[in-house]
Amino acid sequence: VELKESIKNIIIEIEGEVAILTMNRPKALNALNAETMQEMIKIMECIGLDDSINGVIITAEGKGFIAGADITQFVPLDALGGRDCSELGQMCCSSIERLEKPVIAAVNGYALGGGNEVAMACDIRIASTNAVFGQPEVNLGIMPCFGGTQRLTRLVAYGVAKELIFTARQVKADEALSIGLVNKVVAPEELLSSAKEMMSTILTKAPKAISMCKVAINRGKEMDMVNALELERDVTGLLFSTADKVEGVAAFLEKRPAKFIGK
Ligand code: CO8
Repeated sequence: VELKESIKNIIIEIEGEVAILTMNRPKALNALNAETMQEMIKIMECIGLDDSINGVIITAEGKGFIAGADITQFVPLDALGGRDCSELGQMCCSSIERLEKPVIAAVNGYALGGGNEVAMACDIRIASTNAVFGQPEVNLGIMPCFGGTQRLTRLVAYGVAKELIFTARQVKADEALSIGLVNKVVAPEELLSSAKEMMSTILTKAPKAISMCKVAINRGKEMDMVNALELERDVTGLLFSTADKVEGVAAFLEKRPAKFIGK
């Protein structure tokens, strides 16, 4: 309740184990000003510490998802200001990526610049047929700097990432699906229900197992193979200490559904 009261630009709703975050500056197409990014960091911190939440869906109010960083804030920025703004955007996206719980982006309308970067920091992206993705920063004389140069090149083919960043070309939902930028495309009216349905499938699994998969995948992709495999072994070892591993294996052997407790 305290958190909700201190957050202005993101609506927080809790449905069972899922936090649904709705970006809520529709008049500016949900452009990310500093306040919104600080709020996202705060929300991720709280969700990380809240054992009752096991999944997050990020979506948006109005006709767009997020039309990028708030361009009106760029005018007075000098070199250090630009660097600080980039750092804040990176912290915002990393707070989503580092959350040890699954995060699904339900993308409606424009996901441009920082908006595409937020979507890419999520684990899974579901797009509505009207979604549009792109990194238009070079039109402004700047560059993707909320992690876009790195996350786009890790998500889609290297040459495709460079083409999209160099040309600022906007990509519609179907093409985003074909290049692997999104997982699924659905009708606008099915967007949120589709995200909730996928999340409810994930939530039938052991929460700590999902967390450790996310850690091994995200941290492993920054490592060489030998160290990544070692990390995989270590987090697997941790899962063998959980009550949910005992329950999952027993349920299989007893031919019944597992009842996980997240411990
Ligand atoms: N920042 C601030 N306001 C915005 C933004 C934005 N990124 N995008 C849209 N808005 C505002 C518009 O100014 C408009 O406000 P108003 O009604 O007061 O004039 C309102 O939202 C609605 O927008 P439009 O009327 O333009 O709506 P359209 O449907 O005609 O067009 C577009 C939608 C195509 C999305 C268009 O608004 C657009 O091109 N927006 C800018 C997209 C963009 O370039 N984003 C990238 C920004 S850079 C970035 O995200 C990462 C780099 C960060 C660098 C930080 C280091 C300094």
